Amino acid sequence: MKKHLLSLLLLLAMLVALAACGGDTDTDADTDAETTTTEESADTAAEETEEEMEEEAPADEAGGNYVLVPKNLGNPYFDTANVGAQEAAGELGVTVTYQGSSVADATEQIQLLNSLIAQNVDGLAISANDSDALVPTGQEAIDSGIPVVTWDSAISPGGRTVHINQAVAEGIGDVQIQMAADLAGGEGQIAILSATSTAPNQNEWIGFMEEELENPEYSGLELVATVYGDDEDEKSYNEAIGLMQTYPDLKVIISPTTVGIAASARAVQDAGRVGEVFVTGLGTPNQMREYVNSGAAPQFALWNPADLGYLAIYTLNAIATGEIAGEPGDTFEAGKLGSYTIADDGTILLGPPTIFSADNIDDFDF
Ligand code: RAM
Repeated sequence: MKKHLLSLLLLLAMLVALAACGGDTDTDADTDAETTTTEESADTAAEETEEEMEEEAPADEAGGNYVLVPKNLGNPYFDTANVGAQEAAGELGVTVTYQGSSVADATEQIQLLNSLIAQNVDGLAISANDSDALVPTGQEAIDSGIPVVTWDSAISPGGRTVHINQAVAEGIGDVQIQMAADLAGGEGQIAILSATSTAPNQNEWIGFMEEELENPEYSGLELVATVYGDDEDEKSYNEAIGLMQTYPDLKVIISPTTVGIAASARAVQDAGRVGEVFVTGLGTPNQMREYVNSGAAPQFALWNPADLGYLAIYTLNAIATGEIAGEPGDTFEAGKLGSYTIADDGTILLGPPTIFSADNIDDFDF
């Protein structure tokens, strides 16, 4: 008992000592490694955040107290983006906490954002679960002097300061149809297994895929269904099994989400359909390696999510510090990625996606 009390006192003393040096910017940079990964619901996340921000009040005064908000937690894609965001934070001497809800849901995201606005953080970098539903919240943040950079998945203009596109949206749509056509040998039934039905990024890409399918070159492909796995592994897996049962002649599942593509490839393997049904879309090399090797998903595409998170924080910091206003034509330096300019439509472009296959997948580790 006494021993416990002693350890507790010791811990308290350490905490007090730590809190005492919490105000200086260097310390903030040092604590970057201790990223907040909030696994609980947005409600709990919000409560915790309030406590945290109270403790971190000196850091707030010093500025550079940003929050990276993914669509949901527990998704390696967003975890990798956070790795890049923390790298940028270290270089810039700012603090980036990583906070989100466990499910990809706009209402939960709005609750979290409201709480972060109330805490007067210095900037928000958000991957949105709904482009329109988040506009009033984004607008409120901007009106309170908190810049809003969306990345990966956009809030509509009006609810954001700038949006960072991972690649040209049309190109992301087109490349997935090209890969599907390759795998189907030019003809047959294809289906799309997406994230949530409101996901701004997936919906935009699907729109471009449908347009691309109108091209005479793809007249042999028939899009038989679009289904939603909500960026949840189990739901995506079940939807993929359902597609194979409903469409026994299905040749390709295109999944423009890193969660859906890995779950679909696993479903194809488990169903013993490798070589008959092919999976393609957008995935991370580390999650897809085994399916490339098994032949369930011979090729897929993606950009580097770490670079996207890195660029989001450089952009946010450039705006939050007043280095740029965040308007079209503004140019700034984003560390190792070089210089970027905001385009006329208020977006920034990271760069082209990479196509992964057995030829190059082992060159990548994320
Ligand atoms: C999932 C998410 C994310 C998307 C990637 C490709 O991780 O839906 O928003 O960009 O897939």
